[in-house]
Amino acid sequence: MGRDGVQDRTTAVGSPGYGTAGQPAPPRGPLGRLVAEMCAELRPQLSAVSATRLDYVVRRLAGPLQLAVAGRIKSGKSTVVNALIHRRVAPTDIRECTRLVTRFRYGAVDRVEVVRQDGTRRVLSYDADGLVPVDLGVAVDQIAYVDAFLTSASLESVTVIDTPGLGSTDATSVRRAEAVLGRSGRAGPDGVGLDAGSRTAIAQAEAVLYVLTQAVRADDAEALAVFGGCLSPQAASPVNAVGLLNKADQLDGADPIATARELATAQARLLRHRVRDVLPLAGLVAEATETGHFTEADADVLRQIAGLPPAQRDLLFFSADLFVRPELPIPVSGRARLLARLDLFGVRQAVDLLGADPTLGTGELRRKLAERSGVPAVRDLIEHAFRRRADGIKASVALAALAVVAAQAPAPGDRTRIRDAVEGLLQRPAAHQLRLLEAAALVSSGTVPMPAELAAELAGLVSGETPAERLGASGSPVAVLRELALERASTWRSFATFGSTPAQSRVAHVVHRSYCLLWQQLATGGGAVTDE
Ligand SMILES: Nc1nc2c(ncn2[C@@H]2O[C@H](COP(=O)(O)OP(=O)(O)O)[C@@H](O)[C@H]2O)c(=O)[nH]1
Ligand SMILES: [Mg+2]
Repeated sequence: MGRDGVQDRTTAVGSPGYGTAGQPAPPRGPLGRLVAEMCAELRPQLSAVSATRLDYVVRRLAGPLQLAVAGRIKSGKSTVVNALIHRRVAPTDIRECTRLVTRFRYGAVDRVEVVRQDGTRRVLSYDADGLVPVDLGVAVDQIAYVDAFLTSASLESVTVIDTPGLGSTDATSVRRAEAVLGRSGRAGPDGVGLDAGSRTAIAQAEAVLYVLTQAVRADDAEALAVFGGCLSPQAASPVNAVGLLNKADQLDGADPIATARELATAQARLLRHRVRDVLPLAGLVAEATETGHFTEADADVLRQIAGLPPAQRDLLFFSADLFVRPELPIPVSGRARLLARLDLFGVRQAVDLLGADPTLGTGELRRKLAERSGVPAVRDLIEHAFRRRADGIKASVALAALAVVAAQAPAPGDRTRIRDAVEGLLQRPAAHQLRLLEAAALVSSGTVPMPAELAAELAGLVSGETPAERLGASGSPVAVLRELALERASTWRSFATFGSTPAQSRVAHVVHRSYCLLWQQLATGGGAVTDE
């Protein structure tokens, strides 16, 4: 026990993040519920060890989507995390917790829980700046991870996991986390600079946001391979992963964001077997504008700068040093704060915006800056790629976890029962989407090569939210959609039968059935596929 607001308590020892005791809530989506129901039927037939593991899978299925933010050290992961959760809580300086895995989770009360290796927790408050505190009150080598609870609506459906990342290896942290890794039953590839704590966090993730920067362009593919190797194959596939080209503001040229956009497109092509897309982001500006870190006082300093004579103003932007040189009438502290919050690029953007419209209010200025940072597109991608697809993603990862439970079952009977139950589930029309997701993961990761146009069609079939989107024919009347579904079904059927490898043929059969089910669904008024 220590200062006020600090207490120790013991909770059930569980795997990181899933230590909540009691009955799990039912999963939120239809696919998750199907898997949970199957598990409930299966449970009484299993040995005690497998039943306990099954409980873990079911508990996890009911929770928010686990999204890991991965990347090299100093790539801006914590900065991106803050922007995404609308709160500046993850420290971006050199403090102890930047070397730890921190899970930002929804909670009724804002608090930080330091989870020790033995599963006990120490509860702390955020510091005066609202950040996870420097002093966690527990020796670092005893910490398994940090749970940061926030009453933030955006965390209700997604838990964001900040990781120390590549390049942060230190021997003790690796050794200390090996125990946790051992329990999670999944080790990553040897060495290659990813610390064990991050490896564990990533292994438990259901989706990943890779933060890339131009500086590591040459070995991005290798860096992603390291992360990919730690994930379950489902979570590692492009179906569940997106990339950000962060620090877009630091690229050379008159319009760094445009350069970043081009570079991101090239990276997306290069990394297509790893990520669904790569988007450019000026993370620092995004953090400042999304978290309220950019204030009215900052806007006032910007207005003063915008009002300077052009010659004097332009001189400011030559370098960070010149920007804070003392001889100007505008307070140095205000300029230094701007520099820390927006960097030179962001300040320049803001001054340009104010130059074009001196009447711009602070709220509007913030919104326009956020737009230029690239964060709205990133949010949109996360919404579509992850949040709206959370049910399918979680259910797929649960099936992958069940395969591991089956493979590691102490009783041979468990193995057969689990596999039969999963197979039975996948036969049902209502669960076919899970089979399709698996097929899409095989194709998009390059495991099963496919002609480019078929691969693209499959990606659309998986990512579309409505039947029309899935058929790539938004706005078409139902009759046209039905026709299209039949046509596609027949194309994939012939592909499955003629000229494909056995692996391609298996994928094609799954896709064929998806189109048939889609056709049925369109015939019955566009409702969800059921087993009836
Ligand atoms: N100029 C600029 N700096 C950034 C950006 N994103 C992060 N940073 C800075 O890069 C440093 C490392 O960021 P941090 O989020 O701690 O990286 P992490 O180690 O990957 O978590 C910090 O000083 C950030 O302020 C960005 O988009 N542009
Ligand atoms: Mg960090």
